[in-house]
Amino acid sequence: MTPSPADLFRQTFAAEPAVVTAAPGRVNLIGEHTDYSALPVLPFAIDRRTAVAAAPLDAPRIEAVSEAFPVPASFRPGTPPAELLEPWHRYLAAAVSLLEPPPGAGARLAITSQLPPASGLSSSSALMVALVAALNAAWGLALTPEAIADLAARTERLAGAETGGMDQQVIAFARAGHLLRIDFLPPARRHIPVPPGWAFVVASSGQPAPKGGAAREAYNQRVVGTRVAAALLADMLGVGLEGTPLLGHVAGIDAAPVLVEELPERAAPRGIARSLGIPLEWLTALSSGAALDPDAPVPVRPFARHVLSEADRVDAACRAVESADLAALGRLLDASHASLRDDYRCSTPALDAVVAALRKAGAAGARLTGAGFGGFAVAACESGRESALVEAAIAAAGGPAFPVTPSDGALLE
Ligand code: NG1
Repeated sequence: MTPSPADLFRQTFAAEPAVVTAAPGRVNLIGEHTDYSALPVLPFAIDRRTAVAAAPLDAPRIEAVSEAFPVPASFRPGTPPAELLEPWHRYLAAAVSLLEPPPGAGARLAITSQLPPASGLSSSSALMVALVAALNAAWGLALTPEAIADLAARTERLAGAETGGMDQQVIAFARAGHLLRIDFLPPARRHIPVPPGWAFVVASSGQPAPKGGAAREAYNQRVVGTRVAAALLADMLGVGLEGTPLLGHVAGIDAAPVLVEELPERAAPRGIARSLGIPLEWLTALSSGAALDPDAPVPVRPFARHVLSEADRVDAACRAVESADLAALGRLLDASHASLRDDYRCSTPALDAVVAALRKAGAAGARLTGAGFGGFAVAACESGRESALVEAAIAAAGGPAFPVTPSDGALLE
């Protein structure tokens, strides 16, 4: 049983919390690895949450405990995240560094979660949204919900992964019974009702999807590969660039999907920046300050093919949901998985196996969800079939697997 955050706070600090916030995890139904290209996504918030109990402290210190991690945190506001050893301490420090605590103030925090960590269900983003909301209340910062979601996204980038911002928006603004289509260029959100008789199941591949180390590098390599592709396509199409090139800048143009096939299989950022006469930083700069080797070739054509085709699948998925066509949605989920496996190269044999088991057990379609390289898969099915899918997934990969219900976000107004 997960303890309540208020109980954990009382047990740890022998005091009452001043505020308790909670934020849900999310499942991305489709639109994978599109958000950092400013292309649409279609996630929903789930019925499992991370909660934070907080109280201001009359000393410049952050003291935090988490039910999920054994080592408590204790550091001064302003400590650079990289100086802390525990990854979750770095996330806290990154969030605190973006906020302005009242002079001389600190905070005590107790964190509990119903979300499996390193799963692709956004446990880290749920923590960041709940945390920024808790510190906002504890320190009286008067941040708007938009500002809280934005700060939570910037925190993730400081902590290392050059994320696009899907997770924080859906965690903040989702609505029960609905999917949330998020557009970035220009920014827009649309709640789409889930047709009656549809259900969703998530299932672990049995492999963690960690945020640090090699997985973060693999994620950031994809960010850079898509920027190289966007720069080359913009050049072929005569689209002027004013900063970081994104596939979203060229996605609506008819010729783009044809020109994708003319892109190089791989290319090194430095050579491309030089030949196009653009600053290398436009291709390689990451918010965390981490650097990828600019002379190491990254895949270009397959990454662009995935991202541009995935953006089209998001549009088609919205139409399938709006016309209550579960079979059509299922085909799109399957096609998304194949594209992530073959072109984006972020699936694993364990993810492929759990996806196959979900389909065999009667899913309309299934795919990996989140960044991949391990973590969870999501399946859509007719209501009533959830337990068959859950059993098949547990038999194939060991679980956990469970049905998820589209739920309200943390900051819905
Ligand atoms: P996960 O791995 O579920 O946290 C990550 C990014 C998203 C998005 C997906 C891939 C973070 C916090 N989130 O999700 O923004 O890019 O990968 O679609 O890094």
